[in-house]
This record gives sequence, structure tokens and C-alpha cells, in this order.
Amino acid sequence: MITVTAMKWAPPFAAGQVRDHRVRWILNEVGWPYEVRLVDAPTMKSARYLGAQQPFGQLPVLEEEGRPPLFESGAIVLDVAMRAGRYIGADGTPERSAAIQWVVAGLNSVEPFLFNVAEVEYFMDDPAAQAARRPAVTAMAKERLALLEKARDGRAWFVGDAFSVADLMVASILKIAHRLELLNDLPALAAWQQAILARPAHVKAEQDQMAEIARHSSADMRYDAVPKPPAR
Ligand SMILES: N[C@@H](CCC(=O)N[C@@H](CS)C(=O)NCC(=O)O)C(=O)O
Repeated sequence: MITVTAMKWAPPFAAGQVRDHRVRWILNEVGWPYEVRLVDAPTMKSARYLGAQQPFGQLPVLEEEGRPPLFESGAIVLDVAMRAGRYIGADGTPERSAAIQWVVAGLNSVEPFLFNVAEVEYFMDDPAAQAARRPAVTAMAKERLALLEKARDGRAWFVGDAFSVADLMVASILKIAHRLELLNDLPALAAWQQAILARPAHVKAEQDQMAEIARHSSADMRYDAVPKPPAR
């Protein structure tokens, strides 16, 4: 049986966005059953988890009998698609290469720009510092999204003539852009994303994650309960 590691609780801006939804989504697409293991902050930051599950104390992690745990949402999505032989083109074809390319492009060339805006809006406490950083990061994110939309060029799919992991990853990454209203000037890209997110495999992944989060509270995810490393 496959186990996916997910968070017990996440703040409202992150509910439905936590990256384990990508893993649930691809598993739902290929029809592989899985269980979910909910973890709290002290578990994620424990020496045991860092050593055996995820070296950065994060999630998602995919565990499966007979295989070492696999971390990084992009690696997991690619791995599942390749092993299932679905949504990633055939081995050795240009479609396979292009699908990998767009997954990596989403993670490496789009997501960091969106994270910069999310950091300002959700993680910075000082209004003056927020106001100073907001215009530049917002402009850079919007420019990157416009270039992404230019590259999509009106196509329904990033690769070939069918849904692939490229669409899954890009649509997933754009969830935070949608929440931050960065897609308002790109209605065609926003419509494309909504069409991809309407796939039943994603709807179930998101609903399941949100239902688990709703059953828990911030008290289940206390970072202040994470033991501090010893002072040097
Ligand atoms: N590049 C990693 C990023 C993982 C990541 O940022 N995970 C977040 C949840 S979406 C996390 O575990 N946050 C909790 C923490 O860092 O303590 C991936 O795609 O898997």
C-alpha cells in the first residue's frame, strides 16, 4: 500500500494548496489506492523524520513497501506517472521530454516568483517592509505569468493533444497565483487552469485535503512545540 504524508492542519490561505494535493491528484489520476498519514510540526522536524523521510523536514513524502521513501512533489508526480506509464508520454519520446521539461519549468521558473508574493502577503509581519517589497515581487510574478501564457499559446495541453503531468503541475502551481489574484489580467490562463482543476482526480484530492484540515486546528500543528536545537 502507498502512504502519502500530509499536514494535520494548515492556515486558510494554504488549505487546498499544501503540496500533498499534487501527489493525491496523480495517484487519483492513475487509480492507485493510497492511505494518508497526517503529521504535525514536531514530527516533521524530528531527527527521525529528517533522517528517514524528508531531509528538509517538509512534506509530501510517498512511502511504499519495498521502496525507499520518495520526497519532492515534482519527483513523486513524475515517478508515479512514469511507473504507471500514463500522462507522461512514452519512454524515449519527445512528449516524455517535454512533459518533464514543463514540470521542472513550473517548479523552477514559475513557482519561486509566486512564492515571493506569497511571502509578502502571508509571512511578513511588518507592514512597512511588506509595502516596500510588494511592488517589485508582484510585477516580476505577473511578468513571468504573462510569459507562461504566451508559451501556452492558447493550447488546451502543454504537451501534445492530451492531459499530462505538465498540465497537472502548472495548474497546481497556479493555485497560489489565483488566490493572490495574480491571474486577473490573464483570463485565458485562469480559464485554462480552472478547466484542468475541474478534473475529478484533482477535485477529490483537494476536497480530501481540506476535509482533513477542517477536522484539525492550529493546536495540532504547533511549531512552538518543535524542540529547539541545542545552543552552540
Ligand atoms: N520542493 C518541495 C517543497 C515542500 C514544501 O514546501 N512543503 C511544505 C508544504 S506545501 C511544508 O512541508 N511546509 C512545512 C514546513 O516547511 O515546516 C516539494 O515540492 O515537495
